[in-house]
Amino acid sequence: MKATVLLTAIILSLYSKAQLISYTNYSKQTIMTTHTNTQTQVQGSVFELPKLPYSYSALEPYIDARTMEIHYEKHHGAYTNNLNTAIKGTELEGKNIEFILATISKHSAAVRNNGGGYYNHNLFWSILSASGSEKPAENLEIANAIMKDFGSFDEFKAQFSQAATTRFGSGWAWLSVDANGKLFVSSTPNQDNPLMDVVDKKGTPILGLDVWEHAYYLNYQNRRVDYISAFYSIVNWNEVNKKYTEAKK
Ligand code: MN3
Repeated sequence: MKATVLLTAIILSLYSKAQLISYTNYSKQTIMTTHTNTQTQVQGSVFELPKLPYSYSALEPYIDARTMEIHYEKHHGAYTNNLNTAIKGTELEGKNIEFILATISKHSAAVRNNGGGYYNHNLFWSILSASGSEKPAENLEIANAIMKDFGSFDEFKAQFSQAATTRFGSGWAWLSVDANGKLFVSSTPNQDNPLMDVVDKKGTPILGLDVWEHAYYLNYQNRRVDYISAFYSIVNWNEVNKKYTEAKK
């Protein structure tokens, strides 16, 4: 009898805990969604560091938790704060980030570096996933577009890896959509990106790889090539596909 009572008590306690956890997750989800939707709306003229869509350890062993923590909190956090400081009281206050980047030649180095850093990392976190895959599923539009514009997935990968490997010093490798809807690979120095009016070839970036040493040094030291090949295991092609179809509109 006692055992039954005890067992019932345990079951009830577990059930209420499960309810609580489920409620907590739901609240977090709601907050995250609200947050994400407002990130480029610039309510109150302040850019906000978007929530990471996964935990710091989610991308291990490809990207380690400590690198993620420092990269997100310290680096992306600093770009966000410094961008807000740089535009405070200027005509850029209240403008969205895409507008700021498209007119970057008119703005200060602080706006260029931190505006680029803010946007680039927002994009970077969004196209990574623990359940990512090396190639897009064949039924995705982006898979067909890669075949059409590069001839094969391997050719795209070779061009992208080459761009990431040969970018001297700090910068990014990109897959973007040009004004005619065609895909192209490029790389930019520092925190520049293809949206800026200062780059050789302009377009809408849909996939980006951060090749600053801060993105890989703790785990890979100087071995950028190993970091680049690990990256292909965690690409969120569903998100890249979403960005592709939006960019084509
Ligand atoms: Mn970075």
